[in-house]
Parts: sequence; C-alpha cells; structure tokens
Amino acid sequence: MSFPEGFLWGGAVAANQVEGAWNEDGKGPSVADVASYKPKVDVTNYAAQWAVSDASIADALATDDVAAYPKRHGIDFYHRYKEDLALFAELGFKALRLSIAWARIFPTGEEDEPNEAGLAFYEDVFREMRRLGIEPIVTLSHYEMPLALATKYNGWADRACVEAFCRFCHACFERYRDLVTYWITFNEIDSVIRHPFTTAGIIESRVPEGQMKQVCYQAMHHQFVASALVTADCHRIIPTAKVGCMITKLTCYSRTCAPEDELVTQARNLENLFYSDVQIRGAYPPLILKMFERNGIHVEMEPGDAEILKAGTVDFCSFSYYMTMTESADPDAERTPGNTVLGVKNPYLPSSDWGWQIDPLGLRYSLIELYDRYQVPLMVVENGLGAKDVVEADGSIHDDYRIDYFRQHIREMGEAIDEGVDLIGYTTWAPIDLVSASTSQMSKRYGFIYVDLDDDNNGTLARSKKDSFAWYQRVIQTNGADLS
Ligand code: BGP
Repeated sequence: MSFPEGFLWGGAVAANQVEGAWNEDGKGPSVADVASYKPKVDVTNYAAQWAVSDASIADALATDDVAAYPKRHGIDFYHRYKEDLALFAELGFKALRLSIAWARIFPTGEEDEPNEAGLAFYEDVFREMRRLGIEPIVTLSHYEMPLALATKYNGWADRACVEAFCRFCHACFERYRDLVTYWITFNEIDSVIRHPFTTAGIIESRVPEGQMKQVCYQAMHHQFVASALVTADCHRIIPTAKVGCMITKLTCYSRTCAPEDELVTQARNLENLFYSDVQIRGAYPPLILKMFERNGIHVEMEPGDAEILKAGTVDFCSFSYYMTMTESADPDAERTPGNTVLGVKNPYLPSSDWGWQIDPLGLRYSLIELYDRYQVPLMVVENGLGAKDVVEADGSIHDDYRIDYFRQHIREMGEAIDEGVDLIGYTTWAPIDLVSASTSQMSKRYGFIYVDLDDDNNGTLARSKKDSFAWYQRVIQTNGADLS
C-alpha cells in the first residue's frame, strides 16, 4: 500500500456550507440561501426534499433570519478562515478543496464587472493557503449559483447561464492565475436529476407537468457546454492548470446474480458514468442518446456544441464517494437512502446513522472501474462519515467510528494504487464540521474539527479537535503508511 510522493492529502468544503456572511461585502443571494432547515430526509422523494417554489423563495427573501436558513451562517469561515486554515496546516494538509461562491463575484450573475470585494476575499484565502503550503483545489460551481439566475431564467434550463458562468470563471482564472492550479467545474454534475434547484436553479413549480426530466437533461447539456468552454478558457489563461470533472460516484451492485437484476444494475451504473464520459471523452455515449430518444427526451444541441465538448475535455476525474447500494428488478425490494439516492439495501454492509451503507471495498472497486474506463488521473474529493458526535465533560470527542471509516477507506485506496490506479489526491468530506447539504443540519458532523454550533444556530463557534484530528495528522505525516 504505497501512496506516491506528493500525494495530495487534504480535506474538502463548500462555500455555501462553511462561509456564512451570506449578504456581506456585496454578495448576492444564492440558491443555498433559500434552502431551509430540513432534518427529516424524505427518501421516497428527494426532489421534494430539496425543492423550492416561487412562494418559498419569496418567504426566504422576505427575512434576514439565518437560523431557519443555516447555509446563510455556515460556520463563519468567511471571518474565521485564517484560524481554520491554520488548523488544516496543523493537520499537515497538502491540499484543500473549496469553492468560490459565484454570487460573491457576480451577485446576480449578469453584472458587467465582478464584485471586487468578492474577488479580494478569495485572493486573501488563496494567498494564506499558499503561505501555509496548502494547494487550493477550487470548485467553481458547488450548489451556490446566484438566485437571480434561477428566478430570471429558471436556472440552467436557459442557455443564458452558459454565458454567465463563462464570465464568472474567466474572472476567476484571470484573478487567481498565479494562485490556483487545480480547478473543478461542477460539483456532482450528475445531481441535476436528483435535486434540480440546488444543482441548476430549476424551480419545479415553473416546469410543466411531466417535463422535469426533459428540462433537467437540457440544463445538464448547458452545464456540459459551459464546463467544456471554461476548461478551454482555463487552459488558455493558465497553461499549467489541471481541470477536473466531478461526479457523485454511485457505485451500484446487482442485488443478485439474476440476469434481470444485472441488467437494471448495468443501466443504473451507465447512467451515472455518462456524466464523466461526456467531460472526459468529449461526447455523449450513443446508448445515452438512444435512452433520451426512447424516453421522449429531446436535448436541444446547437451547431458547434459537439465541437465545444470535444475541445473542452478535462485533465482529471474527481468524484465523491460515501456509500454503495444495490439494484434489483424486484419492485418490492427493500430500499435504503444514500447520498441523495435510494438504493436497494445490501445485506452485507453496515449503515451510517443516516442509512448510508458503508463500503470501503467499494471505494477500491470504484477507483479501478474509473481508472480502467478513462486512464486519466483520479482524485477522491469527498469521502467521509456524517455522524452524531458526543462532547465529553472534559471537551474531548472520541470519534473512533470516524477513524475506523477513514482507516478502511484509505487502506482500500492504497490497494487500488498498488493495482495500478493513478490516484493523485484525497480530500475528505469534511475536515471541519459544517452545514449538511441535504438537511442543513450541523448535527450531522463530518469533521476532524468540532464546531460548537447546533441545528438552531446556538453556540460559540469555537473549534476543537476530535480524536480523529491526531489520527489523520499521523496518516498524512507518514504518507498513508500509519493507519493504526
Ligand atoms: C455531497 C456534496 C457535499 C456534501 C456531501 C455530504 O453531495 O457535494 O456538499 O454535503 O454530499 O452530504 P450531506 O451534507 O447531505 O450529508
């Protein structure tokens, strides 16, 4: 189990889940700022879990309340980033994945000039990271697009977002050309189908009955085109840049070896991989185009789009990995929740407190599958365990369960590397407790660092180290050799 020299050990966060300061220094409201606290996940209808309406948006914009909209306060990273970066440096981070909140740079998405205060904030953050020897891995779109693009255009359903996104990314490449080498275009670009508003600003109440899939795949095409255009732009402005795509790796096993189960499993895996296919190979897989046709989905592609996709392929493939699931042809098979998906329960795997099935070997399986398919460098940019941590009377937090989770997953990454996978980095989700994407909970804790803040926005925001802090520090110090 040998991690290469220069392996990018680190952690990952997202602006809308850590920064807070939702309306400071010229930032416009983002789609995350109207996401309300929803601790109970409706696993039978994720779209409803994440959906908003024009009415709920109006309600949200009518108040500055932050407790009801936890992504507005995050963990106040916006003001505390120096302290947090110092803790990441103490962990020994080689890299930190973070996102730029689009609405800090272009508050409505369509200003002629970027918001200087927004550009300056991230310049300060990246300079501090460089000073600490931490490589930025920057996600350009991580569930935080300007709300104005959603309300004006119904988000990425409208091709106008392509131009707006290109303008945003161009401003970032120009400003941070000497600070940032690693870029990721869209976080979990495949998730537009599962939560259209969060990923693409699509307001369900505006979509005609039965047209949601059609609108989502059209929005997805616009994001593919935008991803390709900004990848090419990035390479022009920053010749040494490495640009990656990012998918939710939803590895699915067949519930049994019955061919019927294998067939539905194959279809589910191909539907997940097609998003990285388009961004790495530069074209839609023919079977997916046929799937569109058979389902009456007509994705409007403009002349030149095929050439744009071909010219804007990415340099590496990154993905989030939390769990695996199974699939079955049996409509009555027992299902269990995962990361915004509902899979058939795997009787051989344990589940997290939120029902996500824990599968370290599945990470090795996924790495081998992706590397064999693409032969480009891979990066695991999200992997972690959301859990209810307990603070002991003396302030300590014994998160052995989290150490076990990471120990097993890191071990399997080492095995994959020994089998020949070109894995260049691993950023855990998340090094510090933050606001959960799906539920807006603080109580679903991921960090090596505890943040004193609860689901009602009560707390001192003080940071403290869990047992896993020293453990991960040693893993990094020994380049993955000491997992004890
Ligand atoms: C991924 C998102 C991350 C993170 C993670 C954990 O889909 O890219 O933003 O939130 O999920 O999910 P959750 O926060 O819902 O527990």
